[in-house]
Amino acid sequence: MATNRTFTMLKPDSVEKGYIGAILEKINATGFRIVAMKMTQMTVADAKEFYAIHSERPFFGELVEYMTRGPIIAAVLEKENAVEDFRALIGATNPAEAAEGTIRKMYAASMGENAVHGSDSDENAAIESAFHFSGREMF
Ligand code: IDP
Ligand code: MG
Repeated sequence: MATNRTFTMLKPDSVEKGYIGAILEKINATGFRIVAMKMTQMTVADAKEFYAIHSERPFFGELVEYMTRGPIIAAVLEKENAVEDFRALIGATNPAEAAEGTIRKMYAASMGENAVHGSDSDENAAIESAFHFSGREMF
């Protein structure tokens, strides 16, 4: 995986509230190319594996319940400096602390239900992309 890619999920709250189009519009307008994309639903086992790094945190059960309660949009995005630029576009984990104009400021309800995921490193972008997509599904 090249270092100019990142992985995102439009989380179940975004899908439930009908924000898919608006969020994808913002992603496109910021210059990201969509390399792979699908609607899917994580199983409990999937979510526990994907978020294994948080397994000891007090909110882990809540996080797994949230991320498995409905479908998500999973996508791989390409742009120069993709990981850092996408984290800037989505804003802080807690929408109350997210900058004006960021996706979480505009579409997230709370720290727990915060609309979108963005990889935090090139290494994790590659791992997370491979979790959801085979090589043949990335363009
Ligand atoms: P990030 O998504 O901004 O990278 P992380 O700290 O990696 O934030 O946490 C992963 C996800 O776990 C968050 O996006 C959010 O959905 C959830 N989460 C993080 N901290 C809390 C919390 O204090 N309460 C409830 N959920 C949380
Ligand atoms: Mg994170």
